[in-house]
Amino acid sequence: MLSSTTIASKQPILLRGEALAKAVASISFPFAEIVQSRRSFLAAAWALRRHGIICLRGAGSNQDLASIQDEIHNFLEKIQSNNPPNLQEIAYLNLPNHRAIKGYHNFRDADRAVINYRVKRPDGRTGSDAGMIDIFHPERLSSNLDRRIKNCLHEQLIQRLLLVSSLNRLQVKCRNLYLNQGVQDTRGFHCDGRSLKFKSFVYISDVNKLDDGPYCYVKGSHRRRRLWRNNSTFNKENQLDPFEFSQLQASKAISVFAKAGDMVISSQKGAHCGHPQHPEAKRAVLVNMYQR
Ligand SMILES: O=C(O)CCC(=O)C(=O)O
Ligand SMILES: [Fe+2]
Repeated sequence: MLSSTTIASKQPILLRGEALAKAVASISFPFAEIVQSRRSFLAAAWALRRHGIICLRGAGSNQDLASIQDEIHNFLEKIQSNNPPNLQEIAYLNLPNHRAIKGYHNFRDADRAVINYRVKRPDGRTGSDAGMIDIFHPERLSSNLDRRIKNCLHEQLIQRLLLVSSLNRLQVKCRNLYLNQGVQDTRGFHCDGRSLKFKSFVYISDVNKLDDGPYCYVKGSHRRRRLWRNNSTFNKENQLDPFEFSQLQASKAISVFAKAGDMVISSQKGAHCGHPQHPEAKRAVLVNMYQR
């Protein structure tokens, strides 16, 4: 596969200002309302079916968020000071220069948390997410995190929403915590394969501007078969990765700015990416993957 620097990917236009505010408002729902009102719940499920993305405002409580932020902060300080007590017993630590475990399937199926530092690719390809710490199964790091993280994820409710939206019973397959600190080499617009897959993203920190590295999405792209075919043909002809959305020049994308506690849910068949961050910016997001 060639890097997307060799063959320039055509990126969508990011909506801004009023146009962005309007586009995001039409997919935003107060979390409390979808819990209380069947009508709001159905409206959210329908919006997800149609647009491939919704945002549920205020899904995590302040207490849960503060506790998660605190514990993760302390945990990272311990790792970075090279002094993690009993860490081997609770997590596999994949440091930039020392890999304990390899490959996505092994991370997903591991018997404990995996703390995976993303590094530059050996072949120099772009989109490495170098600098990101991706923690698989963060809920296994402590009993407090287990309780707090599950409180924020609302899995049963989201499973019901996905059932109504996609007419499929989906299972929780993997929980992750993305910790991005000044990650600039993020992967461009792509999909996570072509099978039915959703992710929920609970922001643990506020993401107010592009420099913070918001999640971005081309609304409706999960259903645009022709767009997918054009990308696919182009990628094949140019030896690009099959799941890159390299031909989005005529599309518009939203960047989802949100407060800690807001939950984005998206169909991963749609075109999405994390925006590159300012070198000083930090972002923490709790991720849950749902599949058949
Ligand atoms: O970091 C992000 O915001 C997006 C990451 C991504 O592409 C994914 O979780 O599938
Ligand atoms: Fe992705």
